[in-house]
Amino acid sequence: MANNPHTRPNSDEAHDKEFKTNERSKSENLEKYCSDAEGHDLRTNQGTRIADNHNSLKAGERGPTLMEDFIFREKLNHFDNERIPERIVHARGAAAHGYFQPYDNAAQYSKAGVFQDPNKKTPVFVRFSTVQGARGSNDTVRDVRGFATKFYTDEGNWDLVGNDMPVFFIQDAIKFPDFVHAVKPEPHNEVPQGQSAHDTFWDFVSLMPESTHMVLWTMSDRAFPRHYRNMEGFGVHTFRLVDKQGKARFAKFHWKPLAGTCSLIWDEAQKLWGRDPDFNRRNMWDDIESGDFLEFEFGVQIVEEEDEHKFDFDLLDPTKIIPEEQVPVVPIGKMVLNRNPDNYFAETEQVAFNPANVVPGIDFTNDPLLQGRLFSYLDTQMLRLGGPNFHEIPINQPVAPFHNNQRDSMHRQTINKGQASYEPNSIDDGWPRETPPAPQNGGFETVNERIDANKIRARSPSFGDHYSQATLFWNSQSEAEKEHIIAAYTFELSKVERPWIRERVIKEILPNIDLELARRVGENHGVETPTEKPAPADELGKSAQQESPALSLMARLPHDIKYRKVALLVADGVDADQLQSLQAKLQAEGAKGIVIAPSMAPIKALGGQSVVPDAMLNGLPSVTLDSVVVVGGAESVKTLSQSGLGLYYVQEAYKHLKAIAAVGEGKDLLSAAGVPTQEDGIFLGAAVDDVLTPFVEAMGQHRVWSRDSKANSMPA
Ligand code: HDD
Repeated sequence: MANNPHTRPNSDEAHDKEFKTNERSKSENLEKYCSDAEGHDLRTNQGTRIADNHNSLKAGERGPTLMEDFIFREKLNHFDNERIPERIVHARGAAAHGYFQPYDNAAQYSKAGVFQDPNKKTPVFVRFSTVQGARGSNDTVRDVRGFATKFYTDEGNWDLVGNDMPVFFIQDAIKFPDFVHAVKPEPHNEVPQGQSAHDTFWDFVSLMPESTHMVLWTMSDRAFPRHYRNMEGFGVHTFRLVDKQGKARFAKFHWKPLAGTCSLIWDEAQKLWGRDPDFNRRNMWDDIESGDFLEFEFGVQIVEEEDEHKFDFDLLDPTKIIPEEQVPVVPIGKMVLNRNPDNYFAETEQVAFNPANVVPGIDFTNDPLLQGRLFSYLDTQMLRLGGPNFHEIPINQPVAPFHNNQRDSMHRQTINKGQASYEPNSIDDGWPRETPPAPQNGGFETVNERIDANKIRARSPSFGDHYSQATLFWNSQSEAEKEHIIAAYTFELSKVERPWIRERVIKEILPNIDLELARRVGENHGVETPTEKPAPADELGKSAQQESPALSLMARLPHDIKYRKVALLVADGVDADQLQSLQAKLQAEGAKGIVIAPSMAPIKALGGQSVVPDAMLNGLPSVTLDSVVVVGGAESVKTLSQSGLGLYYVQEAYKHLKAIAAVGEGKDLLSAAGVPTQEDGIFLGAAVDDVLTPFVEAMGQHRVWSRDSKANSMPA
């Protein structure tokens, strides 16, 4: 006879107490679903061994295929149904496993288990993505990057579904379908792929001034990161953290890349579309395989509830940042991505992130964009992953055990035992039971916020400032970054066919950010711009702060050359001693020297030794690597100087502001290519040691910024 549940202790507390994840928990959980065919016979999905996998069953050697062939039919049936719908946005992505470890200051802000123990590593799965393009589009397009993290915590999954930019295009989720329709390839011809440079995007954003701040970010070099390890990440919305005493505070979430922030150059990014469309995903994969893991520090900006209205913008407005100079980012943990997925589809494609996946200690705010997101993700995933049981797909399963009375539907895996699938019940002893909220291991309790309001379909006047933070961002950029932004608006608008859309952007939007920005873009389009900001005062806003140095990519340059890839250009007759010395010295700095030759055939070095190249000149062209050294050896340099690809290599490196070194005769290649030899960032010397130190220092600045104004004259 079962007990009455109401007289029993409420919760599987003992079980919870025993249950602790560690860094390996998710990998171990996935392992039981992994399949390794080594040593196994080929069989059908029903287990029948297959004798011939090359020929379908036919009526005679030259006759028709027979319907009876269950082996053929099963194989083709499964193949025909391999594809699932791609994500409506963020379709192209790459992901990695890793862990998160809190610092000892984290627990004071949130009672979430993931923040309590500095010795504990919580498994994570992180997916980086572009937004606009299809699953097969290019990595290095001008776009926002998704930065979605699933924390498999002891208390369930917490998904932080962020981007590499801290604001968004719209303030209210009801505009999301409009925005996405406008930015996606146009509906009549599905052009352009992976780009915002087209009429519908600029039409929409120029009619929606609230998008101005985010559009400015996407016109900056932030829109094509060099490597996922070099991006910042942001939760965007203001969230809440709740501590053990039940006190809630506002929080903005940040990921700060420990390798510094670095971007590509627009011309380089475009060329990569053809040279290596998988540039970002390949680099992340290769780095993880070779043990060069990606590292990010997790930081929070904390605002006490009583300070909610102390800012000159609304904390609930997702088009606004809290400048780091006003509220510093406190580092409270670190994430390391250290394992590649075993299978792209099973993990990276089937993973389902949802900002509504939270655990006790983390809560939402009334940001109307966030509120809409809380609905949208589960909804879209029902279609994409074929019904409501996608939480059972291995990559989506929490490591924390879960039980409830949800049942059935498509593809159900769990075999629920027992007769009672309702609560309360007295048949199964009342299990599974609710857990009351508690400082730890409690049930989820929503922050008890008082709402006293009329139902209203309107935008708060406190969301009305559309320009002041765009101006703040513009003011905070370095000269080179500003020039790149001017070039970006000029380029994008050149692709807009309708003159009135171009003019609307140039005359009615850009001047509100900065009159000089508008004038320069206007000049490039033959459009005259106003001498005063045209927007009404309330839209221009009143930001007290004029500059925020943290908004420039220059604020977090790497300063070292760890993980950098350096092209070492060689041909027959190369000086092998120089080559060896360069490889060893670059490795000592944490970089990789990659030997690049005219073909893949082994090189005969000066002293007769054979050198096996890593790649050919057009196999790993300059855009795929970080900098170039022309290795000495008269014959080698002569061969490279007579090769169009050899000349182009150093011309492109020059154009893309890369540090260039030439040892011994190497300088002759630069001269033949028309690359100036007496300039910042170009290092010549008789021996490796003459050039190495300044070359390494220049690479630590990521680019030779002083060359920016001259680089465009290089025809490459
Ligand atoms: Fe979103 C995917 C990030 C606004 C609706 N979004 C998606 C992904 C990221 C973001 C990183 C990809 C997750 C993955 O790798 O699978 N989205 C954001 C951020 C936003 C944002 C940082 C603003 C702050 N999104 C937003 C709004 C809506 C959506 C306002 C709808 C109301 N987002 C979706 C979606 C996607 C998605 C359609 C597509 C596939 C998916 O969710 O699972 O539901």
